Amino acid sequence: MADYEFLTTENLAGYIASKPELNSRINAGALVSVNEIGDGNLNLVFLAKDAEGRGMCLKQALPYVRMTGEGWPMTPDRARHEVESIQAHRALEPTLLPEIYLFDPGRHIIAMEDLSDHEVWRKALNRGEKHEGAAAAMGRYMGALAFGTSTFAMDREALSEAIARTQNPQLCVITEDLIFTEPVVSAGRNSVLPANEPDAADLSADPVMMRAMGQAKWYFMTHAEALIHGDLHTGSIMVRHPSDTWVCDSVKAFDSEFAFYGPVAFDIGILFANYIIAAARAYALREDDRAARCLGLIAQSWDAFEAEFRRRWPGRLDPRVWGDVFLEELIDRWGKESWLFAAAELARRTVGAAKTSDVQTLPDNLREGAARGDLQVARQLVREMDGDHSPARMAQIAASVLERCRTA
Ligand code: SR1
Ligand code: MG
Repeated sequence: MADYEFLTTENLAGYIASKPELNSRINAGALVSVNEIGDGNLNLVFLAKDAEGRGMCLKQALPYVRMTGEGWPMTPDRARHEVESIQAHRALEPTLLPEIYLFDPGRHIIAMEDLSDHEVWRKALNRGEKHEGAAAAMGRYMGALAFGTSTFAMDREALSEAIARTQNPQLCVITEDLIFTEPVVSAGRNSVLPANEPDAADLSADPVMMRAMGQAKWYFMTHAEALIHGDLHTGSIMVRHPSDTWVCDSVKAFDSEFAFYGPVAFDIGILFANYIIAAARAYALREDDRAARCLGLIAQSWDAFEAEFRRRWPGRLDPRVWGDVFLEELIDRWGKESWLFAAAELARRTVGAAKTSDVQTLPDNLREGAARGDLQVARQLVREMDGDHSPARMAQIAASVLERCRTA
């Protein structure tokens, strides 16, 4: 049983009214709507609107995983990790994350900016929408945090304090189990269509994949390079565009409760995999131009990541030892590691517990090929990552495999 009260649509107005930091931003006495809008796997999320059109989002961490219920306990301290990472990241890129109005550590509630004029990017991609600039914005975000929260920009004492404060073992264990172990060593949470059972069996019997997942898991658990988002898939990104253009005027990363000091390439690889999953949907629907557009997002994010990191590089704290040869090696290493993490995410979103709507909402006859394609891409990436590991090559591999595997 939780020792704190959960928010409900009934008690939310009273909660806002009780908090001076909130009741100047919205009229709690004249709310016209309060809706629970959470569609993620973990938390409660409410959106409140008042009669003047002002809105506010309140998110509450439950002491368990919402997706499964009380049988899977989960620390609600994840809300603190989310708030603190948003604040650290906003210090570097203020426009790319939501504004936080209040954090209530007793009830694990975050009150933040209403983003209801934005849309979850995954949903927009599922409809084939373009949202230009979103991939580059997220590349810039990843480049900013790769530099700004790392040893390149922070003095030793501040960095050590940040690493200690952001230890997030319970959430990291979810990632370690679900993303790296369970796709290849089932713990009873995996599921696929009957037609994909041989594909899942081939995946877990693949020694190259097994070795790669061991390597990825070890990197994840040992490479405390930067305060990463930790779950940067397209469902953790909100996008907005004006009515007369697809060029985004706002892009926000949210839901960073998995944040911790981890490998920079993890966020990059997760995002790349989700672009490939969006492309798998498009191929399944025989919308090949749209698929090519989804795969083009890989290079857009990578180029912006690299440009932002290079832009900040002259400000590194110790240029005596961190020279330009080291920079080239570092960027190349991150490029290669992103393939490893992308492979892990492709596999887990296909066979594991938290799947994606991109593929899950396809009719079974199309889903079969999309799922097979995602697994085959994963296995191809880990085989080719030691060679040309450019974004263009990743897109090429994904295009040919997904097209070949599509069904019906
Ligand atoms: C039990 S949590 C399952 C997944 O949901 C989150 O969005 C993360 O991706 C996590 O792995
Ligand atoms: Mg999430």
